[in-house]
Amino acid sequence: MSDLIKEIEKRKTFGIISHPDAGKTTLTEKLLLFGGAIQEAGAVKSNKIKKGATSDFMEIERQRGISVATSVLAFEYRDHKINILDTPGHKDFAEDTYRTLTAVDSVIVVIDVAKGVEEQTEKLVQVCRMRNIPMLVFINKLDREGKDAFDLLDEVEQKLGLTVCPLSLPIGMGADFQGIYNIWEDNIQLFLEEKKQKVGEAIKFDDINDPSIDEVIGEKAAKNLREELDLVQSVYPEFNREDYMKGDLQPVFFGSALNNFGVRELLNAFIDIAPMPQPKESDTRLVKPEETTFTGFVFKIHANMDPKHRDRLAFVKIVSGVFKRNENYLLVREGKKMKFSSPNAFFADKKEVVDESFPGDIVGLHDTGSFRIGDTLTGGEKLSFKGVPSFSPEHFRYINNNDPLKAKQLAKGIDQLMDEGVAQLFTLEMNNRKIIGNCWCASI
Ligand SMILES: Nc1nc2c(ncn2[C@@H]2O[C@H](COP(=O)(O)OP(=O)(O)OP(=O)(O)O)[C@@H](O)[C@H]2O)c(=O)[nH]1
Ligand SMILES: [Mg+2]
Repeated sequence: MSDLIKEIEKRKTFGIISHPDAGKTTLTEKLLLFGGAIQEAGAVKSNKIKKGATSDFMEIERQRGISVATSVLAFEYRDHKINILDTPGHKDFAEDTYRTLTAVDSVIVVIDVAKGVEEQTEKLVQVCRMRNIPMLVFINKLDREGKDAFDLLDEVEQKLGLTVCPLSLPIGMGADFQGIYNIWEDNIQLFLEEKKQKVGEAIKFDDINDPSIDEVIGEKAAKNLREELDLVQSVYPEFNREDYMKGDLQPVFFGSALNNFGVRELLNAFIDIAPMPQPKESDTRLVKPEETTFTGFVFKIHANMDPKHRDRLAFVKIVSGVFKRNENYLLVREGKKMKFSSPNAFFADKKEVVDESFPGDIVGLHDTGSFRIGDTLTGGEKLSFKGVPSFSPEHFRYINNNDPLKAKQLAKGIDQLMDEGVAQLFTLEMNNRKIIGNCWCASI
């Protein structure tokens, strides 16, 4: 097997999506913890300025406790390289999330057990369904009182239009939450209050009728669990990887990201089933990851990511071949050759210059204004990847400058928003007044 194919088979690139506050960033951190990529999770929101979540890089995110831009984080687990794209849930930043969905091979949808299916989740899942992106569902915050598990599964089916297949089941909830029965691996993971933040070994049972289950979780809970598992078997389809890959079946897991609970089960199943980098359609042909010549596309541009460096960073998803440092590549739209002396790879807690990146990976390229969102880079072939959405604006606002001394700053700020694809700028012909437009009623 060639080295390229080995690298491709090792990789899994996925996005985490949901309505704000369901726990995406928390889950991202816990996944990184399991991968050994970070030692300690930043307490999201609890300590707003001093210490933020690992994936919430920007000062504003740390201050507000919300994610405003997609973060890319990579870690290794069970011989795989996993690239996570933690997206913002807030609708003001939805364009960033939609574009991110063009760069992932699968997604994890997070749902708050108490709130159920919320509006932004519906919109995002609809896009994933249209593109047949394989989805896993993680029902989070089981340590809180929430909706009944089966009611939630119904809600997920009806509101999100998914066909669910539970691969774990909660035992109790909120104050009575005892743990999780892992249908995928046939074991019980107990939730021990005093062991919060620590992950115990799962208790393995031969089968669900094992009498020791009664001893561990109590007779009543054991009886209930057996009935529920019966119900799962009779009502829901059995897991089938092919259907999952086609976007026709969505496995569901339960847990509590904040308490590290159910996260390892989710991660193990994810490694077992999630797709490796997939082929991508271009205007001329389907491009396969194992092709030896590099191709990739820009799905996001981030200005001022690092306050110390004023430049912009273009996020490029590698579709095929090996991306190499200092090699000449073609920016197809401009017909211009470019090379990059310091492409960045993203890890849990740092960016690092890398010599080579492979399909599935995301590299950050320093850019002084050449790139636009949706641009394709290739080894020379003239092709353009399709599907990175640019939006037609629905909301418009005049821009008035109340402080003429700050005209320069205003112009710079507007430029930055345009570069990042957050909004579009129009100038009225009759009076030269500037209008800014975007798709969502963003507070800009
Ligand atoms: N009780 C409880 N709280 C949780 C759990 N997971 C996350 N939270 C809390 O929920 C809040 C939101 O979590 P985040 O991870 O920032 O949510 P998010 O989905 O990334 O939010 P946005 O990025 O703004 O869309 C934080 O206060 C977390 O501590 C959980 O399992 N149980
Ligand atoms: Mg977040």
